[in-house]
Amino acid sequence: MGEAPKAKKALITGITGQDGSYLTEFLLKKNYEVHGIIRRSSNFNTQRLDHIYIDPHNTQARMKLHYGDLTDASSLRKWVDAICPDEVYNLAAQSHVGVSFENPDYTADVVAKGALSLLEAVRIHIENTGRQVKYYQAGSSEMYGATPPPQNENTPFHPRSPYAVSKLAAHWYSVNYREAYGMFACNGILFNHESPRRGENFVTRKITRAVGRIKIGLQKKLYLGNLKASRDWGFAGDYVEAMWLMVQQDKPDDYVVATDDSHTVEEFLKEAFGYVGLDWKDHVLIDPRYFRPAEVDNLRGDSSKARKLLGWAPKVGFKQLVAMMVDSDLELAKREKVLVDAGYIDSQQQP
Ligand code: NDP
Ligand code: GDR
Repeated sequence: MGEAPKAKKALITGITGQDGSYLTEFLLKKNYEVHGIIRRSSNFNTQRLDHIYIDPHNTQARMKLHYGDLTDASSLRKWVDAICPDEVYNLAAQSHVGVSFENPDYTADVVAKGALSLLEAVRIHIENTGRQVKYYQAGSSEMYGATPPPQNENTPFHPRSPYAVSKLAAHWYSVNYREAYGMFACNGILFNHESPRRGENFVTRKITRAVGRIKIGLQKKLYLGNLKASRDWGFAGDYVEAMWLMVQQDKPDDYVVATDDSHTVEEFLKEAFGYVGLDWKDHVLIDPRYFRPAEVDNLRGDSSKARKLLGWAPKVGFKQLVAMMVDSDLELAKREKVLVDAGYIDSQQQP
């Protein structure tokens, strides 16, 4: 009898984020050993991983967390060498487009230079050990910015924010490392993907969180910016599978991942409020501070390449996604209400 094949090792940056948590679940199900880089914070930042966390002293633990930072190249070098991963998924980012106008240097440090530092860490590791390591870069539809839809792998990029410009740099670093060093570096160009774990200051979650709170009586108004922008919104759980599929190919390449369907923010509002029998117009107010200095008006993917070559397709459509998020946020609001009624928290503490 031969020995069972050794479990593959994945290293994920951004493991504490929305996609990091779904990708970890996905890889653990595929029997990977998953290592994640987390940054030090004065508060715990591992809430999205709590349900899969097993104390490292337990020999059953297959997810391991290590302190590091995309802006600290030495930590990246150290962990790549210590872990010897088979696959590296670079998901870490200052990922908020609006915030990138306020923190442009930091956004570039993490998103652009951080990706370069990680690629260098992987390249040097490969050079020193002769091992094969595959690299995935979390690219974004924001890179298309002002170029009209549908957007696919041949569409010219026209980024409209410091975030998008930095993502484009990271995209080209991957292409360059592929061409210059023959590295397996692939770029996923992912359109917006959401879930009940989406950060609360992205528009979909901000809306579904408010719907839950308004329905339960914890909040009355919701302040938003531009309602006319259109996005191609999919479900994060579906999109992490596409990341993995890209990495399993024989040759590295770049792929658009999208539902190929788009809706305006206003349509999202109508669907989310309508789902619980409310009219969004009774609750939404416009606050100019949520408008961006340069907006991306219209994103709609053409993911035919990923569908054909990876055999990937999204399972969750727009209405299902909205329903999933509103259902989850209604439950959250109910739990919050218990704490408010017991006097433990103030209902004015809006997320
Ligand atoms: P999140 O904002 O939910 O997660 C970002 C992750 O990056 C968090 O784990 C965060 O840690 C970590 N991070 C931030 N700064 C640093 C740093 N300096 N060093 C190390 N880690 C850091 O993003 P998503 O999960 O939604 O997205 C994952 C990736 O995909 C990002 O790169 C994003 O830009 C990109 N993307 C996302 C899309 C989407 O629609 N969700 C679409 C296209 C691309 P902490 O928890 O401590 O903040
Ligand atoms: P986006 O997502 O910028 O597409 O980036 P976001 O949800 O922040 O904005 C989508 C659209 O909604 C408009 N909008 C508002 N946005 C926010 N955040 N808050 C508001 O109050 C509000 N009102 C209107 C925005 O102007 C925009 O047009 C996301 C991120 O996950 C990126 O990391 C990722 O790369 C892209 O998706 C693809």
